[in-house]
Amino acid sequence: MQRKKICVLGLGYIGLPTAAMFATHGHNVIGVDVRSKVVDALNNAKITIEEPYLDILVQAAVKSENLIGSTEPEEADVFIIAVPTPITNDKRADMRYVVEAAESIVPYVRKGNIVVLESTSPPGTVRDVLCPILERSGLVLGEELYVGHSPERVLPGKILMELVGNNRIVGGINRISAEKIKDIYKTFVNGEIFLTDETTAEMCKVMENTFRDVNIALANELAKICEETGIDVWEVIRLCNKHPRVNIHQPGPGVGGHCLAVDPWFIVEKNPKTAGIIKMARQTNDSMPHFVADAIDGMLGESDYSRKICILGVTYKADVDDTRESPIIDLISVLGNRGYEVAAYDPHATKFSCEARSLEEAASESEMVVLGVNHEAFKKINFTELCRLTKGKVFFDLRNFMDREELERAGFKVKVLGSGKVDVKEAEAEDMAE
Ligand code: SAJ
Repeated sequence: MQRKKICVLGLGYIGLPTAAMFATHGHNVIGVDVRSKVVDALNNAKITIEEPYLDILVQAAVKSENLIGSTEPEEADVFIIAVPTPITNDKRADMRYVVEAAESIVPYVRKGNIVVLESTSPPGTVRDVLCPILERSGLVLGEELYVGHSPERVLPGKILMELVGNNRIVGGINRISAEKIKDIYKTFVNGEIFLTDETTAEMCKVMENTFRDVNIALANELAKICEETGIDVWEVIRLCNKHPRVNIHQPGPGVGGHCLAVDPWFIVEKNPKTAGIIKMARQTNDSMPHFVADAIDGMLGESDYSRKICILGVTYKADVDDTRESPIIDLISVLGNRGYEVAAYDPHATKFSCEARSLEEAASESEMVVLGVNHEAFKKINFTELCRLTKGKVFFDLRNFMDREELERAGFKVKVLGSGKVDVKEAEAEDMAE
């Protein structure tokens, strides 16, 4: 394809890899962000987020002079909006950044240009929010200015691989818009690109994440049921999944990140009366930190809430540095509100509440160690030493991640989330009797 000038608005987890990808495939890219720190970092070929191989790609893009950062947009052939779409406290989409980005390009769009919304948005956003703003340019949309939605679908931790390999949906306000957008992405996408209309594409994106959220809610509900029944949820799931058409997801302390914990609300907001299962799934997943805190209360007995809990891992999932919407951050605040002293350690993340400087500091004199996130690095812990540091010698694995026997050999009493009632108090009493 002919070399194009592409203006990417938003240099976050999606915008930056996308900008670097276009640049390393020969396009002339300007990466725009309102945060001058991020723009300065980019112009020095540095990145401010943790994502495997992204630093190498950005260095190559900046070195080739095909990628520069700026705080202001400028004239280009293609504009890609990849800004955040968070939710407000009352679970409504906060579209402020999309509106600001769209307004910022109105003075620069010219006849023949393409505008793509990549940000995950409530169905109807291109039609009802983006198009009315772009019409202010005086251009006829679909004839002089081509507009559509092409949602990103990449998994944090594997962004670069998935950006290239995944299938992609492109929804255009008309056929020609969709085809023009497809031609742009074909530059680096090896997966198939499917064309549809803009609102269908928006619905597909939010529904993909909703599908996962609802399935995880089912697994979390099952974990609660197994706990009540006194059986092991992990064994139930392992055996159920031997059925050729069953794939029960993994229970855990809740669902985090800026996608699964957010996107289902975009459907609930637009269809509040109809989206019953979707809303209930969100509430079930959000209830998990309370369920975990109740389990901790149950294991430690009613006494003294000022006891210390050590938490391993605070990010929203394994091996990333992202704590957005992390259920472990919620757990820390639930435990804090109940009066526990909490100390948390995470090898990937910094600047979170109750942060301990080291594993030793977090574990020292704690009543219980709670594994919140299945970071690979935790497998290398010296558990005998960890157990020696703690006071209560109880290990609560919220992910079924650790080798139970290894923990027991190290001296821990082990409880796994959803694995039936293990009464640690009783076990302790037995020990003392021996
Ligand atoms: N989780 C569970 N149980 C499971 C699977 C996940 O509790 O069985 C939890 C994780 O611990 C985490 C959360 O769910 O807290 C989300 O993690 P994830 O790895 O499933 O997804 P994300 O949020 O990192 O990325 C998702 C992906 N969507 C789907 O797989 C449908 C990705 O493809 C999207 O691009 C991304 O959302 C996005 O940006 O929308």
